[in-house]
Amino acid sequence: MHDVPKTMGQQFGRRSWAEPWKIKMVEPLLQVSAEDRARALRAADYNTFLLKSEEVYIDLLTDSGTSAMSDRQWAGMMLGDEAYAGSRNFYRLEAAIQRSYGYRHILPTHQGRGAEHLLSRCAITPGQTIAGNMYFTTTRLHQELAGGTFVDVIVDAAHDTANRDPFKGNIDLDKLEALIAKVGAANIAYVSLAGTVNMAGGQPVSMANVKALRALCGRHGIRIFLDATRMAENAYFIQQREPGYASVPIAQIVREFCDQTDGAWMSGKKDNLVNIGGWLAVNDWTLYEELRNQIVIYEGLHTYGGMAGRDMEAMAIGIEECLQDSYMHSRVGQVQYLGELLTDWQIPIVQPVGGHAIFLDARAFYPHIPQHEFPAQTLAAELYLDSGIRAMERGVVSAGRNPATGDHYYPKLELTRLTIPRRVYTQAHMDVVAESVKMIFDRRGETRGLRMTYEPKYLRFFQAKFERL
Ligand code: P61
Repeated sequence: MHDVPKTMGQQFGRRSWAEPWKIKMVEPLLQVSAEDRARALRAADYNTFLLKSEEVYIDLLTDSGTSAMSDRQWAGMMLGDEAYAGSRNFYRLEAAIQRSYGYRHILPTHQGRGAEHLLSRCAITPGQTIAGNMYFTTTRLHQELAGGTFVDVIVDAAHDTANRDPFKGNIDLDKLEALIAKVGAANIAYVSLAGTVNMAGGQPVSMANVKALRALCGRHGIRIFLDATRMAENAYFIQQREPGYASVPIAQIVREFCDQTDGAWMSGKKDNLVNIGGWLAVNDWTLYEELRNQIVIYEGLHTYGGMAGRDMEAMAIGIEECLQDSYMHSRVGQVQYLGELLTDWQIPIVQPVGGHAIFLDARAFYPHIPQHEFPAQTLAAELYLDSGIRAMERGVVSAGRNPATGDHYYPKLELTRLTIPRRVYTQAHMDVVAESVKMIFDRRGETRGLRMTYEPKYLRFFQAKFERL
């Protein structure tokens, strides 16, 4: 085993995590006045998804499609082979996924939810259950639309923001066994395993957990499909936290982890460092044949699946880049830097800090605002008003309603996500963000909640409207 390359600071046992790249092109940020922010937020009905990006100063809405591509990726964009069928870029992408993630059969999709749609259609029989480590909005919706019911079998620690367990993304194998005993293995379509777990705060799954899961599922003939969207970040945490992995390269950890699963879907807009794209990969030929047939109905031919050739090329290169240890140390190092600032100021956040974002604990932030008055949505609105920073609600609005009863799902976690795009902002921007959070924390007692005035049927958080109470 060779030494894992680290950033210069880390090689000398220091805490610094400087980026292994320098900046070649810049995009100006717009400063928005307090008056304009107040006007913009009212016009957006207190929903940060409805703000125009030109009204935003530092955009921490999402790490999805917001990465800066490298000079190599931009060079790759010029090598697009835009043939309808059999583009050379598809074969480069296919090879990169096979090499890095280890799966046999690959289909490109326009983004992650395109892959979720196809997998849900082909791997779920109506009436079946899908067990998973916490829901994700689009993932669960596609499972439900395919006639499935999602059951959360994540460890209890995941629901407790202060619990510092290093692997809060793990599956609770006792919960899964109890579910198998209750509904029968044949009625479980598959285990939907995400690494890292977005809604839990970007929390990782350990290698020991996925291996134990493999053994359990193997005994019952249940398949495991991985949401690999942030699997490279998950591998970083295994390297940092799990005994025996300190000197194993991230690329090797990703392979070892994926080898425990039967297939994966991916939003390439995260780990894979592109602005658009996704993929679906499975080992089973019969399932692949069905997916390959369905993809031509919903995405495009199986060698482009909704992506331009140039975008497939950029993703093939992004796959290589995201698995480099020096990159990942600085990526998560930046998130941890912001987390440390907020922790030092005793601001309630999900601990330990996850891979892609800081999640503010809105319940603890605003104990006087009940969940039906949307504390996390309120917090996102306050942050924008204070400094033009855009965050995302990840609480009761995001959770939506139970399709069977029509009631709100009331998740234990009521969080506001400060999502860090990859290779985009600097440490100084993180300082601005921390200071703004501190400012609204100091005046938290005066803040009032919101009322929802409009609610779309699906994924309501994207377009819902609110007004101040
Ligand atoms: C995000 F508010 N995530 O975190 P697509 N799996 C996982 C994701 O994080 C993910 C997808 C699948 C987004 C974008 C987004 O409720 C929301 O490429 C773990 O976005 O289709 C996406 O991949 C879907 C924001 C999605 C949301 C859903 O910001």
